[in-house]
Amino acid sequence: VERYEPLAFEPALAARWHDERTYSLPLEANADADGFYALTMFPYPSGDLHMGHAEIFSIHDTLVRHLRMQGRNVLNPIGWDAFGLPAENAARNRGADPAKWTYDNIAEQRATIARLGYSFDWDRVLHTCDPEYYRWTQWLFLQLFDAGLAHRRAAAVNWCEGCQTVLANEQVVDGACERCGTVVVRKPLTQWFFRITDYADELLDALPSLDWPERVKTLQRNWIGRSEGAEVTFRTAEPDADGHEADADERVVVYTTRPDTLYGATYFVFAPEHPLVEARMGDDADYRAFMDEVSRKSEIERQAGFEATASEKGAGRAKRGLRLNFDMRNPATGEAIPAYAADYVLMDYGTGAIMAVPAHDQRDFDFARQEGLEVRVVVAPDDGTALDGATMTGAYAGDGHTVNSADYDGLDWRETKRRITADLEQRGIAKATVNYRLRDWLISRQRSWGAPIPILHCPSCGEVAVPEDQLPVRLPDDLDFSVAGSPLAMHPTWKHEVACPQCGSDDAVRDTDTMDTFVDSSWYFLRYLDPRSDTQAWPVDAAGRWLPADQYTGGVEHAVLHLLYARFVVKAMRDRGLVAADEPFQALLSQGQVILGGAAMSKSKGNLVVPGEVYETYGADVLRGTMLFASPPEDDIDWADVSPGGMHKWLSRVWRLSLEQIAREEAGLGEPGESDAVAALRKATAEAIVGASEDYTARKYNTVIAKLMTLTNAVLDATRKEAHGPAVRDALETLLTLLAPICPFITEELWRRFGHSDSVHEQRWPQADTSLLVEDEVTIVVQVNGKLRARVRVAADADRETTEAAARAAVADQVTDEPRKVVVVPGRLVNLVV
Ligand code: ANZ
Ligand code: ZN
Repeated sequence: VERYEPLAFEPALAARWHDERTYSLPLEANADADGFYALTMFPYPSGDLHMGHAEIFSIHDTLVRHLRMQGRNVLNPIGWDAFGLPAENAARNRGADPAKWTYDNIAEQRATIARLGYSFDWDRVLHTCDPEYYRWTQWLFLQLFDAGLAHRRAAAVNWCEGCQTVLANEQVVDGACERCGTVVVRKPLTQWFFRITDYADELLDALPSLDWPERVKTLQRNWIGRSEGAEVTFRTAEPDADGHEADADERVVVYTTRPDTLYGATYFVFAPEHPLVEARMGDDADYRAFMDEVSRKSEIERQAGFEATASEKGAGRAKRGLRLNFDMRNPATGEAIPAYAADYVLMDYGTGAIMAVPAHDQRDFDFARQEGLEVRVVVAPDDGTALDGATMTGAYAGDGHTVNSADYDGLDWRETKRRITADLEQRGIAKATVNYRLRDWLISRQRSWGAPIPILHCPSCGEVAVPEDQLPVRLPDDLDFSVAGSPLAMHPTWKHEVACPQCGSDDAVRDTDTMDTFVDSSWYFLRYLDPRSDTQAWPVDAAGRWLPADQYTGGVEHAVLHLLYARFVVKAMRDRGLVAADEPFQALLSQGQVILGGAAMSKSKGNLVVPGEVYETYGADVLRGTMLFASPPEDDIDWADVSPGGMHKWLSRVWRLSLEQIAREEAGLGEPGESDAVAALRKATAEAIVGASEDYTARKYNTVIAKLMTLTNAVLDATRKEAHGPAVRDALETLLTLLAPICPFITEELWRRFGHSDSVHEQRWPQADTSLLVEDEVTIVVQVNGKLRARVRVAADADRETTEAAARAAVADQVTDEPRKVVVVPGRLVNLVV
């Protein structure tokens, strides 16, 4: 028979599905209250598709095709997250036009996606860099601005003097600009923020309602970082003071989650930029040198120091500190404790100052050991283990009771926390507070391949929203990327060609920043509902029916920011009456990574496998099948362990068995009668339907394939035993139907060759003839005094007496006397007690 040559038929089918828009869902289906919204993270157009894309899309497409065969209307859109820095870098480094670079890459990715048979809705494609899209991103900004959720304030950025530009954290390498090597400084710049922190509690509290992997929820929870503690007021203790609180002493508030450890606060730390430190140390040469050094550390390093030590990863990491020229007074012990400025305390968390408790906080412990400061234990483990501040090798952060703390000694630390907080509140020097690690979302980018922020700055009116009917604020198409700084800001006319809509002033200028690309991707799933509309960002009624999306598939690298931003935007739009849902994504599937020989693939390591290598040799079905057979979707796939050749071999067998059957039918060979082989094949077919259906629902696609391989072997077995009639055809057609979501090409081709004029993908999901699965015999476990002694087969409907008799016969040689008691569980077990 003809050989399995996927390259001979796959491309034509792929082109047809793409060009004929086979899997588009018409806009009228927006009215379907029962539709399924299957969303997958849209790709970034940097070069061609990589293996990670092929994996996520293979998983996603299998899910979608399976749902369609169950009769669901599936909305399965695709688009491109098309703004961003790489296009600008291509422009700077190679003189490319960022738009052309982007659209060329999109065209390449789109062709590959189509070639691999992913059944996306090609009518609803969007690109976030299209003016028809970013017009609405700007509209979204104005919605948030109008709601008071967008505001401008100064914030520190990484600044390169050489390039005259702000750098993203990733562009700062060893404290220097990755482009020109100039030392990067921290510099305050006025920037736009979205007030995501207004929604911190809701973003946290709604997590349990989501069907997301636990690890993703944990990442979000930690990122939001809600903690309950107290703000406690300390006073400065001037070196010459007599130990009493003088009026001249200044107040400094700290935030602590452990007010119960106040008696163990043996020193005090300010963030380097803290105003009191500036005021007292401003002229000090050591302080200036210290500040200089600290400002060179990029935010990311400092953030890492902050977070890592919080989870004890940072133990031993050097912390930069400076002893200040004054002390602080511990309000519980009355002692003067030394004050420091150190880079491990951040200015924008809590109050920017801390009471340091080295015995119980690892960050403080590291610093205390480094500086030779006292470590005083105030929480003792309840098991009696003695802790000694002088010799302990790490902070003790566990449970226990309070010690060395006057009247609080002996109380559980939680009780001490409550009482100390209440007592200090009585004294007027504390306040119970809740704190979040979550920061407001800084969305300003001094870049030019992004959506311009639709705001004008007018000398008399201040910040003025660009009127909606003037959107989009378009990017000029003659940006000069050879200049230093932001091309948009440097453009000779762009920012001036505008008048203030409020007062008409010609002196108004456009904001020259663009939005973080995470803004583009925070709402694209709403735009898919009607991506061509030029009257609205999304249809509100359809959003009511289709949100939250039933399923979101994507990489765990987006577990925090993208998902959090999208959740925030949906909640903010809900509060403006534009979305009915509370959440954007009800269920989330985070697929594993494709690695090679235990390591991540990368161009620089030279171990990159690209999809083309696989599908140009073996075809798309083999690539898809190999991906899914390798592991359950959540697990990593090591490409060194998989075998496209093996997948090809199996599909070749399916191909050959099908063509042989077709040939036999054409030759008029009928069934020789209901032989045992035919009965076995019918049963194997029913088993495959039941087993594969369960596995599809559980998304264990690797075991689906294993079961279909079993069915293939059953067909082979039956044909060897001269079965070649309707049972064989039925088995093969069932196999094709069950395999269709995973390998859409071979199944479609063979379906056609079996003489069908419709598509295998339009078939309803097969139902098993369950009467074939009823077992006529069952195995009974025979125990003597509860110990397994034998197994016997009896008829499935055998009564107690028959079962007991069979069991006793099986152990007759061991049990000669009449047993004292006989327990019979029909269909399962007989236990003889002797
Ligand atoms: C004393 C103490 C004792 C603390 C102890 C912890 C354990 P979370 O839980 O993440 O909210 N802290 C407060 N503000 C800080 C800042 N701006 N930079 C760095 N660290 C800061 O963290 C709260 C704890 O982190 C606070 O509680 C404070 O240290 C520190 F056994 O106070 B704690
Ligand atoms: Zn004005």
